[in-house]
Amino acid sequence: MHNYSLVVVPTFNEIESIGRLLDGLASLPVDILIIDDVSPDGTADFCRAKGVEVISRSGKLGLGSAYRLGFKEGIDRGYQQIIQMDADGSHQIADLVKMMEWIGSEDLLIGSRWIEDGATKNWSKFREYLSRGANAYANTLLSLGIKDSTAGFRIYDAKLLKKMNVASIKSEGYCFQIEMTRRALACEATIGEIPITFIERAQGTSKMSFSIAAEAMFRITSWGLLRLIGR
Ligand SMILES: Nc1nc2c(ncn2[C@@H]2O[C@H](COP(=O)(O)OP(=O)(O)O)[C@@H](O)[C@H]2O)c(=O)[nH]1
Ligand SMILES: [Mg+2]
Repeated sequence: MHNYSLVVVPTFNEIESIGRLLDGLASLPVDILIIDDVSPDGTADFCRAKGVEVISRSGKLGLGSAYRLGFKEGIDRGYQQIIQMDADGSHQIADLVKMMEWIGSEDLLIGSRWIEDGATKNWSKFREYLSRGANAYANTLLSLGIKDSTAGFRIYDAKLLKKMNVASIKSEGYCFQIEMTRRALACEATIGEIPITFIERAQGTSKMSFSIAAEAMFRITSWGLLRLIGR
């Protein structure tokens, strides 16, 4: 028998950070699945040596498809909740504990930076404006009504994920979070936001890039236009 919750962690070159996350998760009633894109730094072997399961993909294929694979595994294996979390230490174990107290109350729980008591630490002004700007743009065009729809710290009820047909989600970069939020709302999910403190990584490097931001801009704009013309 496994735990009821599976934590899916996508990794690319996170050997300096992942150990701390795995040690923290070890104290919680969760199983862990790492989706690694053959990180040259040996992240996959490091995790396996700690007894943690890793699915290695064929190359750096993007965050969206890493999550699609991890979520499918979680559903197929019969987990009741599927948790998503970054490998770089930005998402705190203490916040996950708080979020897990709300399991059962909503179909989707989002660890939110942009509600009262939510916060970011050590983030550049540029990243803060990018995140606030993306959220404001998505809310204006798509009327999501969610303060942090780009958040990558979430707990999904597996029943909701099954309804959402995750395999048909198209986004590859960070836009994946927004597309999943839209799809959840389209499936009439209840969504709760819980304040978290996002702490920018102290090790390794961010995989954020111009093309990832451009994908989000392009997709949000197209969804907004389609909405406007009533499709
Ligand atoms: N498997 C996989 N993981 C990725 C990819 N891009 C980012 N990640 C992981 O996604 C998480 C968030 O990425 P990060 O670079 O910290 O983004 P930031 O916090 O927005 O700067 C980290 O755990 C990364 O290792 C990818 O292409 N493939
Ligand atoms: Mg990060």
